[in-house]
Amino acid sequence: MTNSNNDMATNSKMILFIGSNAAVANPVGGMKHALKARDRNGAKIVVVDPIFTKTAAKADMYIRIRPGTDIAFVYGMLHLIFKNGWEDKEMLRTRAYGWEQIRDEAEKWNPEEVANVTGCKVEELETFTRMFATTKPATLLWALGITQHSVGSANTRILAILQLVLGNVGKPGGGCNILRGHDNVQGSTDMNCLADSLPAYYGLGDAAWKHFCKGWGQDYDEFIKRFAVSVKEPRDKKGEPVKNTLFNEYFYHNPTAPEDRNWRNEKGYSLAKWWQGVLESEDTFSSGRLRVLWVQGTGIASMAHTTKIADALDQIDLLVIAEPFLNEVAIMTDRPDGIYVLPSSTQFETEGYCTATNRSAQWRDQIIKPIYESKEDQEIMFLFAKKFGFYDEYVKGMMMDVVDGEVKQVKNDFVWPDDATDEIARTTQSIGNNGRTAARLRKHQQNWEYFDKETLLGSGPVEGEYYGLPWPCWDEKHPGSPNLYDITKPYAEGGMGFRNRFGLEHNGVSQLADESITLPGSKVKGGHPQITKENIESVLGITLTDEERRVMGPSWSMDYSGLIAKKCREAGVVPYGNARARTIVWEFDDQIPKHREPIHSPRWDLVQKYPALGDQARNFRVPTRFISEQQAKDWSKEFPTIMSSMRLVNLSGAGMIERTSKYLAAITPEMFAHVNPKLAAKYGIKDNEFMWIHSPQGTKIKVKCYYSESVTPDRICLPYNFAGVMQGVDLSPRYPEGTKPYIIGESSNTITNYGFDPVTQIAEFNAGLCRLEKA
Ligand SMILES: Nc1nc2c(c(=O)[nH]1)N[C@H]1C(S)=C(S)[C@@H](COP(=O)(O)OP(=O)(O)OC[C@H]3O[C@@H](n4cnc5c(=O)[nH]c(N)nc54)[C@H](O)[C@@H]3O)O[C@H]1N2
Ligand SMILES: Nc1nc2c(c(=O)[nH]1)N[C@H]1C(S)=C(S)[C@@H](COP(=O)(O)OP(=O)(O)OC[C@H]3O[C@@H](n4cnc5c(=O)[nH]c(N)nc54)[C@H](O)[C@@H]3O)O[C@H]1N2
Ligand SMILES: [Mo]
Repeated sequence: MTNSNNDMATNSKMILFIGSNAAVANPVGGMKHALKARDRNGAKIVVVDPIFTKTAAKADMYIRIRPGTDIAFVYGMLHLIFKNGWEDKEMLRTRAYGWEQIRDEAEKWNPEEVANVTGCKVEELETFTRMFATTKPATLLWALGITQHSVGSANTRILAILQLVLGNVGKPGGGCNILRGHDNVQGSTDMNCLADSLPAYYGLGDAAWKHFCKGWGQDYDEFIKRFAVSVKEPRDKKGEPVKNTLFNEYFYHNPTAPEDRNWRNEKGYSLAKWWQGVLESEDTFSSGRLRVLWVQGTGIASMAHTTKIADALDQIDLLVIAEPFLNEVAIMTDRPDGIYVLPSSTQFETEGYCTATNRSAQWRDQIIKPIYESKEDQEIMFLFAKKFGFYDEYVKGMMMDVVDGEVKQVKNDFVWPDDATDEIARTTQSIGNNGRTAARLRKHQQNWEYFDKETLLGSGPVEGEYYGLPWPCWDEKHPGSPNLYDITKPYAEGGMGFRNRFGLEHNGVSQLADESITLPGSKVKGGHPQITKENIESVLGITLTDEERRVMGPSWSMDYSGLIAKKCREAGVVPYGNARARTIVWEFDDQIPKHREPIHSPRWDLVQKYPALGDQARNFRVPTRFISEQQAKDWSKEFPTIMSSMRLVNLSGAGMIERTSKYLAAITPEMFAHVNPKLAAKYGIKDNEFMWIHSPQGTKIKVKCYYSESVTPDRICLPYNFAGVMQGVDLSPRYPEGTKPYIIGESSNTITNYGFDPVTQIAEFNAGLCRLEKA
């Protein structure tokens, strides 16, 4: 989220929910603020969604599109924007790069083609585009309707580009306000609970490992010996490919492996497709077999392809679940052994901070001590580290601090969670976390009443600071940044340009902002590069002492000395640079976002015109099919109905927590799908009757048919918050005594279609195909 809910409620005049059903998923943190903006500013609310949702019911305008066609829809908007000269020419001239390519692609998307592809009406597109482009400031809210697609990452890019073209970026009331999901999902992303990076988006390159080794007090050369050395296809001594070999055993210190590429530099298996690392028949895995699955805080039944997950669980050596409830992953397999359930405590029984959707930190006290034999999550991890013999290394980062510009061990014990918080602040410099120390965050929590709810600005004991120090918060004197990329504010009040992340020039064009783009009070005029040890003297016009030069890290994001941050503060300069936002990503197959039909598309004619990307030999660690699956046949002949996901207000995620609550369970006592009566009639299915839903993978679920006019006859919509029944089989006997929730049901993820995003590997939850059958 570039701005905040508070900012939207206060400043937005135009609000577009695209692929977000906030009235259900974010009724308080999202929907309420949009309604406030309408009450206060007369803001217009528009919803673009394949389903007539509860959010749509509150909107001033609703546009129905076919799932997976947002890129076409937004190009349709851009077509009209450029045609009518509604683009923000100054923004594009001074702060953007590559937008001409977007304009050229948009040229192709005339309203008729947009209507043909998306299913919206030409007049709707025209009326809405005029409204959105000419009402400022306008904000965008999106969530899973955008991200959960085989084109999810391209979807998010085109929306950010739309805001850039309209100049709605870096402005109060504007921005891209992506509503995050779970409690602390922003925080867990920042900490990179992901398979493709070290914390704070440093990636997996050697520079990143060196940076963290320094912060953790580890010797880099020793540390990296923990990792296998080669990424070559595993081969045995005769040169034959080896399967089922734990890669660590095979590659550890392999003398013939090349030194330059290592497992530590390679993405891991992802949550979406970890099972492909276990199931031998499932394409070939080229990186060793997974043997252990440790589950801590995710429901698993919430992941796509539950039958594959169940197969993998049967074959894996060991499954460990650390959970406050019985996670239903435990009953997806009927194996008698090899499963351990560890009782972890809940958020109410622990202390520490989480990061909200607008990047602000919220400190939480422990309400009660862990009950019964449960343990706090970190305690479980400490015990694990002890057992495996790396406890000392594991906790050492908490005992480090910066002394005379160098990071050193300063004590032999740690205080939880304060020292962990300070370690995070010290190490995760790349998101500007340095100023978010435990002492400051505790102070914010203790002084809530001093923060203004509209501006988030504090007074009295927290004078001049923004609530929760939304990152970037460059150092301990910085107030946090309420709105990203706002160049009207000085550095000391949270102002910043775009980050200089992709080099100084591309195709001979400077990637730095125009000379007219200067933060108030900045010593450096116009665009400038990110600050490194090498350029700091020339960019800031200063001279370093020998001692400063000795202790300074290589760049602003890897500088434990804090000197780069300090010099930048003195100069009123943002350390990450002042650059142009690029609309083309030259590293990607699709350098600009392109409409590509869903892998299983209902429009065979369009599949030929807008085909999927090529198959990927290695997406994270596994092969992933795109075009070969899409073009294998016209799937829509056998599976004519589109299916997409929805949420229920009373259940969340895999649903275990709420389904164990009698009162929440009673609201939705059974799994169902919303079906238009006309579609149901085709199959002779009555309201409230059971039906089978079949998927192209050959899987099926048996659920209740609920008649609903929210869906058109070409599509159905189903919640994903159930588990405990699989392909018609009731798994009740598998629950250990006393652990079965009040309600169980089929997981919609048993029939989620094949399809994954090329960059994030998120599954295609929202644009699959299926076939109904009366049960
Ligand atoms: N079909 C379909 N599938 C989807 C989606 C969709 O829209 N459609 N959405 C996807 C999205 S966005 C998400 S985020 C996932 C969500 O799916 P999950 O990540 O599975 O979400 P939850 O069910 O909330 O799982 C959290 C688990 O953590 C446990 N837990 C709660 N508190 C604690 C704690 O303090 N410590 C520990 N150790 N455990 C705790 C809970 O008991 C619960 O079992 O589902 C994804 N799957
Ligand atoms: N009560 C409750 N609240 C929750 C959760 C929960 O499980 N229960 N989960 C939390 C989590 S983890 C998350 S990530 C958020 C998710 O919050 P949302 O993303 O708002 O949740 P969804 O209901 O999946 O809504 C996605 C919307 O996108 C629409 N959609 C589907 N495909 C497309 C498409 O191709 N284009 C467009 N424009 N729209 C499309 C769907 O019809 C749906 O209305 O909710 C959070 N809040
Ligand atoms: Mo989520």
